[in-house]
Amino acid sequence: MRRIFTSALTALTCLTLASCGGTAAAPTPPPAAATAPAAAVTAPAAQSALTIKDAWVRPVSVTEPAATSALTTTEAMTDTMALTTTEAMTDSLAMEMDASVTTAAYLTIVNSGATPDNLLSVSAAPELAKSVELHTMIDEGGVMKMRPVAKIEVPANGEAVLKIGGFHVMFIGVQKDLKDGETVKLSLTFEQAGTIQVDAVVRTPPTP
Ligand SMILES: [Cu+2]
Repeated sequence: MRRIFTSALTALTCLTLASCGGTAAAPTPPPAAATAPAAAVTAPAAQSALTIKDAWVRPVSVTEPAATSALTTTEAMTDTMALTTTEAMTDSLAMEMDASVTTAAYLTIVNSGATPDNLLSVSAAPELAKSVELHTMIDEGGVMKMRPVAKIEVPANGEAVLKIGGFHVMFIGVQKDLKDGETVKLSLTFEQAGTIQVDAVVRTPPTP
């Protein structure tokens, strides 16, 4: 079932890209789009329009003394830098994170429906982490910093990509080791689609 949706979406995406010259942000959208009857062909059921794919979590160790050295990748290093700024440190979240072990999850949300949706929150087993937040990375004067966000938009007939250097799911106060090959169960809550469960695989990202 999911593969059907994914295939349908892939086809839709290709059509969309082809019709607007291959650029996602076409400067002049075709006027026909507003009244296009073709939209009626797509599935109207919004609650089953979302597919989660390629969900993974960065490995982390809470037992090794250098546990925070799980933050050795570029993004994690900038995360740490962000937390050392005065602005971030005055934030209560940052204060709480100061002594915490963190890691992050990444995934792609595919929306095959004609209605946009929003990812509002992600939760995991309480024994895994103290809290789970949605974060983004922003460029402030050439320095990448992470910031919590209230939601992540999933466009209609499109996708939201949570990836290294961009949107991510942040695990704060990690309570147990996450090793390569393990599986983490995540619950994603959407504004329209409700809650969707997904298994995220723990894996080490390739070094850039
Ligand atoms: Cu983060």
